[in-house]
Amino acid sequence: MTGDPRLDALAERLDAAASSGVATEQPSAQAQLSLDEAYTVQRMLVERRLTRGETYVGPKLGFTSRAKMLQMGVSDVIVGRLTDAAWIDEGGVLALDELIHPRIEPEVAFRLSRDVDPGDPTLDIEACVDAVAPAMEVIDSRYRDFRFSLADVVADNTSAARFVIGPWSRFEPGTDIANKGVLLEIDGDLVETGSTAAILGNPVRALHALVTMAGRYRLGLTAGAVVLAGSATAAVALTGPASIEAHVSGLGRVGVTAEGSPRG
Ligand code: OOG
Ligand code: MG
Repeated sequence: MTGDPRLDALAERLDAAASSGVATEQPSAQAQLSLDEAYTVQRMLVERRLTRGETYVGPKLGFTSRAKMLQMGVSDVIVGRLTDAAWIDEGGVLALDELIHPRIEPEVAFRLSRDVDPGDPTLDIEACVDAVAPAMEVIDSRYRDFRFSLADVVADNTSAARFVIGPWSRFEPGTDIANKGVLLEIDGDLVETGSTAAILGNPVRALHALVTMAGRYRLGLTAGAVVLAGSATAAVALTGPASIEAHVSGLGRVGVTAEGSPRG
C-alpha cells in the first residue's frame, strides 16, 4: 500500500487482469500517471505476487531496440521485474490459455555473478556478469488491444508474462556479443531476423542502462539474478499451438512449445 488509493487500485486491477485473463482499461484513458507513480504501481503489483509465494529472479529491460520502440510507439528504455513463476524451462510448454494476447520476442539474457550496488561509483557492471544466453520473452499486455502509454506499460510490469533461457555460455568483460545474428522461427518458418547490435548498439549497453534504472527505481541486482536485455526484433503474436525457436549466433538456440489458445 502507498497511501495513494489510485495507485493501490491500479495495482489490484492489473493483478486481477493477469489472473483472470481479461484485459483492462489503460489508466491513461482516465488520467495521466507520472513515470515515478507508474514504477510504484509496478513494485506493488509484483509485491502482491511475492506475497503469494513467487520469488523475484531479476530485472528485464524493454524498448532497448528501435524495432520495439517503433512497433509499440514509445521511445524510452523501461525496466520490469521477473519472477520464478514466469520462467519456463528450455524446451518446455507455454500454456497460451493462461494469457490474453501473448507475443514472443528473441532476447539475450545475462546472469549476475555477485550482488551489485547500482549507487557504487566504482562499479564495473560487465565484471559482475559471468554468463550470457539466448532467450525468449513472452509479453502479454494486461491492457485492451495491447495499447499503452509509457507510464501505462511501466505500471503493467512492462508486459512481462513468461520467459525461457537457453544454454548459458561463459561471459567475461570483452566477450564479443555485438553484431550476432538473431533469428526467430515459428514451426520452422523464419518470422523475424535481426542482430544483437539492434540492442542499444551492443547488448552490454543494456547492462549499463540497467544500473541507472535499477538505482532510480530500486530494483534488486543480486548474485544469480537473470537480466533480459530487451528484444532485438519486433514481437510476434502467438495465436495457437506452435513450436518456437530463437537462435543467436555464437550463443546457440532456445525453444518452447506453445499449447492451447489465448483467452483474449
Ligand atoms: C513492453 C515490453 C518491451 C522489450 O523487450 O522491448 C520489452 C511491450 O512491448 O509490451 O519487453
Ligand atoms: Mg522483452
